[in-house]
Amino acid sequence: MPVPIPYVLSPKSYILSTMYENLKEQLSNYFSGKNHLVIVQGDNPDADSLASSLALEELLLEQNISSTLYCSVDVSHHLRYLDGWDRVTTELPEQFDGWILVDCSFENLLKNVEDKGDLEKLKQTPLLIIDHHDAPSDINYASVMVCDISCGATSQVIFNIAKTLDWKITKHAAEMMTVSILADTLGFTSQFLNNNSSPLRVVAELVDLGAELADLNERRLKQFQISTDIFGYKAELMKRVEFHYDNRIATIDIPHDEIKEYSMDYNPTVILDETRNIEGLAISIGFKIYEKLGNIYKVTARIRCGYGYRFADKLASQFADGGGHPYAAGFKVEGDDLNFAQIKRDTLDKAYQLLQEIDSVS
Ligand SMILES: [Mn+2]
Repeated sequence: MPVPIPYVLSPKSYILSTMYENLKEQLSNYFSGKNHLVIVQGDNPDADSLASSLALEELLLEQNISSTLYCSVDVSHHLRYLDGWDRVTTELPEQFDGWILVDCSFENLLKNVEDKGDLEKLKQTPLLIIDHHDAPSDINYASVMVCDISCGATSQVIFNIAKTLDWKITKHAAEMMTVSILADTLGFTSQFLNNNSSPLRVVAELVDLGAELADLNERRLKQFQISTDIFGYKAELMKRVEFHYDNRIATIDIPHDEIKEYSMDYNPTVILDETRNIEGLAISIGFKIYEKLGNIYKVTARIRCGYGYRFADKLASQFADGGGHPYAAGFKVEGDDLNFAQIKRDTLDKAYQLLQEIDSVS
């Protein structure tokens, strides 16, 4: 018997669940009478959050609502091919009627915003959260929250909202939504699509609305091209990958000076994706070590599983701010004068423990 998918068919769209019908009034009320909104990305902007912001900006414009695109972090170079990226600002406008938080529903991803004093200002106006992450939000002051975990990307939620409110979806909005969905489903290859076809169905509609899928994907992939400098850096990184426990676990440590030097052009922990091609490799962990005056104040870990393994989220959840998906997860430790060697040892111990549990049942 096939497992039923967690949404119902609706004549308006292939994918709309009843959740949206139930939220329709709240959403209409939220947008009613608004002239200018701030669309906010968290402190970890990515292709999904940026493309979703741009799509939303366009959809709102069709509704005669103008918006400011706000992010506390500069748009990374590989996203600057998206028309309109340069409208993203680190400054709040003088006046606005509300704010929409996209691709994020956690307060700890608004820390920079808070440090700048902007969170207080934003909080004086009504908040709408649009997200697709599968973890309970810790924000309790939203006027409306649309967090749909059956969606592969934030733009899929935005698409559903647009359908619910009978908004016009222009070609440009359709393109931005397609970029967002392509990004978060890794060009339709992510595990998310194993038992959920809804991102494909939405993109099919977006193609009908004018999004040129192949061209958009080509432009997306082109942004991953690297300079010869980065090529050399990657070779250096590959030599630095450490293997543990009979080559079942791979790690790499990235010091702060390298993060500063390369992060706009290349994410060094991504080098560990290469280790998925190593036989028997179960999990990889990329550590980034943030320092100020010799004190380590933050360590982040990017966790990815090798083919056939799915316990990245289990490992991440054992740490502060840890979470994610079975195949891709992460955590962040913050504090004063952290002991990185200890954090790494703990991570490796826990990863090995989980691996032994998995090996013993399979
Ligand atoms: Mn996303």
